[in-house]
This record gives sequence, structure tokens and C-alpha cells, in this order.
Amino acid sequence: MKKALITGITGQDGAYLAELLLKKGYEVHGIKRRTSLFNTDRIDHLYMDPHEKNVNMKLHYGDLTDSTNIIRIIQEVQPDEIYNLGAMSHVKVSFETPEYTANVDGLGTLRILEAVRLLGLTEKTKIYQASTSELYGLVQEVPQSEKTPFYPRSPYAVAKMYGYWITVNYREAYNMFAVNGILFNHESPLRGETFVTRKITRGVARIALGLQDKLYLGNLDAKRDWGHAKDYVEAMWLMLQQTKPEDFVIATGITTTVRDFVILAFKEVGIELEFKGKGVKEVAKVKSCSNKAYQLKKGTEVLAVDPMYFRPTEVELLIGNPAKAKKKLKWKPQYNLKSLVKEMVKSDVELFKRDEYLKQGGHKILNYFE
Ligand code: NDP
Ligand code: GDR
Repeated sequence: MKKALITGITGQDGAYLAELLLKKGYEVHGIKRRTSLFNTDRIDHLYMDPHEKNVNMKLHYGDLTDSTNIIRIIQEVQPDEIYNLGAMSHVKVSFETPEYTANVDGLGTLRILEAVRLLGLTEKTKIYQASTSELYGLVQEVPQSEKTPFYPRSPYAVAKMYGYWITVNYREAYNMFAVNGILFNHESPLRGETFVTRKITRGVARIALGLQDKLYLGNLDAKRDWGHAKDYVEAMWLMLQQTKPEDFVIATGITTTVRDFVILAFKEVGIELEFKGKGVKEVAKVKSCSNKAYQLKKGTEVLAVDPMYFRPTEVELLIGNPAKAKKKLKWKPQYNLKSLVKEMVKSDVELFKRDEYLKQGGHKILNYFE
């Protein structure tokens, strides 16, 4: 039985990857942080009682900022594969916590590589590093491929750039099987609530159900190449099954503005929008609402721009070229943007029906603006 160790197992990708590896018959180990409240919601359905026999999923307390902890866990587990997904992954927040982001996302990667080397596991353990399309930052060329030069535009991207190069360096210096997946944005119903797609689908669900009046967003002109996390974790696994360690871009090859994502998401609940104004004055109003269950009148303002969500430096355009992954990994995504948006909106409508019942019962329902 192969053993895999996943850092960031409690995150969006960690949850999908753990599920995939368990299905493939792996023994899965994950590193979770100690938090004052439980943080395992995304993987609770995979939980196995450690008191039972034949448990093939195990969680270890740890943190990417603690070398002693990383070395001990890797020594204990002796993994065949490590997926380094743990990170402070929010671009806007990285401007507020730049040093911590560098420590986790940059040095954290070094700690994993160095632990494998020090423990003499370089021939046994393959390493996947969660690199990102944010490395491309300020547009140098489109579509972006494995050969496109990097120009990072945030403390997050700069930290990930260190992670990228230290992975390449350990591969070349110590002959390790260590690879970068340069993944473009990927989303799902498990996406963190403050990333733009999930913020939009939650907002759409809450507005339709009468729990929220308006959605406030930042840059509506930003363009992203959005795929589904379920498809993207499959690509991570494929990269570690190759005979030669190589870096790969994973993307759909299609780019969409934030504004168009908003339009698609509202359409899923039968609401057509019309946009008015420009820049910080831009708003979206209801043009029509075909779903009788939702009481939204024509002309209701459901979206406004709030500059507090603008970034000091922005990544305006991402569009990836996944040709190498399609050819060498034979990677075939199952989702497109429409099916992704449909699944996310449906899931959030179901989720917030619970709040609707609570509201009907007289409970105060919080607004979620972050
Ligand atoms: P999430 O933010 O959903 O998950 C991040 C995970 O990292 C969580 O499990 C989190 O734990 C954990 N983590 C955070 N800080 C630490 C730390 N100091 N030590 C150990 N673990 C930590 O991210 P995603 O699942 O979306 O992304 C997975 C990885 O892929 C990240 O590295 C991200 O930067 C990268 N990436 C993501 C893309 C995307 O579009 N989703 C695209 C390209 C790259 P906790 O639950 O306790 O917060
Ligand atoms: P990104 O994702 O920065 O691409 O990083 P995010 O969803 O945060 O932003 C995408 C684009 O939307 C614009 N935007 C807003 N973003 C947020 N979060 N909130 C808003 O209200 C809002 N309004 C407009 C942003 O300015 C941006 O242009 C994600 C993360 O998962 C990274 O970890 C990963 O590496 C990259 O994707 C690829």
C-alpha cells in the first residue's frame, strides 16, 4: 500500500486529493494545524476512528513553520509521495501578512524538501509542490505556459516563486523527484468563502433567499482561467506517476472576467442582471427574475463595487496553456465553467436554506461581507 502525506489536507484541494488517494487505495496522512475550533469540516466525511483496525487515514498536528515537526512526521510516516498544499493562500491577505506568508509558502517548501533529504528519503519520496499561475503576475505573454517568464505581483506570489525555484533546485542538485504544478485558479463548493467565486455564489444564494441585500466586490475586470478543483487534484497525482520529474501548467485555456462570472452565477437562480456606471460607481441591478420563489423586483441593486477589495498591485489577466499536461499526462478535465458555476450555486442555495429556516424562526442572521 502506497503512503501519501498531504500538507494542507483541511483546505479545498487537500480534501479532494485525500478522497482521490483513498479511492486509489493509498494510506493517507495529513497535517492539520491546531486551532481553537475544529477545522476539519471539509474532510469529516473521510474521518476514520483511530481506535478501529485498518485505519488508512490519519491526521497529525503540525505547521509548515516548524521544521522539527515536519522532520518528525516525515520520519514517522516514510511517505512514498508528499503533496505540499499547505499555504497562506489568499493573495489580498498576503499584503497584510507578508512575512508570515513568506515563512509558510516559501520557507515551508524548503523545510519539506530538506527534511526528505536529511532523512535519506530522496530515492523513495516524490514531492509535489503547489505552484501557481500567480507567478505570471504582470502579463508577459498569453496564453501562459511552462516557458512564460514570471513577474510576481504580491507577497504571496513572491513567496511561491521561492517555493517554485527551491523545488527545481533540489531536483537538480540532489536528483530528487520534486515537481511544480503551476495550477491556474480552481474552484468548487469547498472553495474558501473569501475567494471571489465562492463569495459570489454565496452572495447569489443569500440574495435569492432574502438573507442579504447586496454583494460588494472589487475589480470586476480581472480575468481568470477557472477550472474545477476535482479535475486539478487528478493532475497533481498524475504528475507524481511519471517516470521523469517535470513541471506542468494545469489550466482550461479559457479566461473569463469576474463580471461575467457574476452574470453566470445570477443566471443559475433565474436572475438577469444589467450593469450601470463605471469604475467604483459600477452597480448591477435586476433586469428580470424568472424564478417565482425569489421575490426580487426589477431595478433592485444587488451588486456594488467597494475599493476596499482592490489590491495594491493586481494580476489583470490569466489564461493558461495546458497542452503539455494534456499530451504527457493525458489529463482530461471533466468540468467546464458552466457546470462549475451550476454546482457551486446549487450547493450554496442548499447550504443557506438552513439560515432561511433560522431566520423564519426569529434568529439573527449575520451578513457576510469579507
Ligand atoms: P486553502 O486555503 O483552501 O487551503 C490551505 C491549506 O493550508 C489549509 O489546510 C490550511 O490549514 C493550510 N495551512 C495554512 N497555513 C499553514 C501552516 N502554517 N502550516 C500548515 N498548513 C497550513 O487552499 P487551496 O486548497 O485552494 O490551495 C492548495 C494549495 O494550492 C495552496 O498552496 C495554494 O496556494 C495553491 N494554489 C491554489 C490554487 C487555487 O486556485 N485553489 C491555484 C494555484 C495554487 P487551515 O485549514 O488550518 O487554514
Ligand atoms: P486569486 O483569487 O487572487 O486569483 O488567487 P481570488 O478569487 O481572491 O481573486 C480573483 C480575482 O477577483 C478579483 N476580485 C476579488 N477577489 C476577492 N477575493 N474578493 C473580492 O471581493 C473581489 N472582487 C474582485 C481579485 O482582485 C482578483 O483579480 C487564487 C488563490 O487560490 C491563490 O492561492 C492561487 O494561487 C491563485 O488563485 C491561482
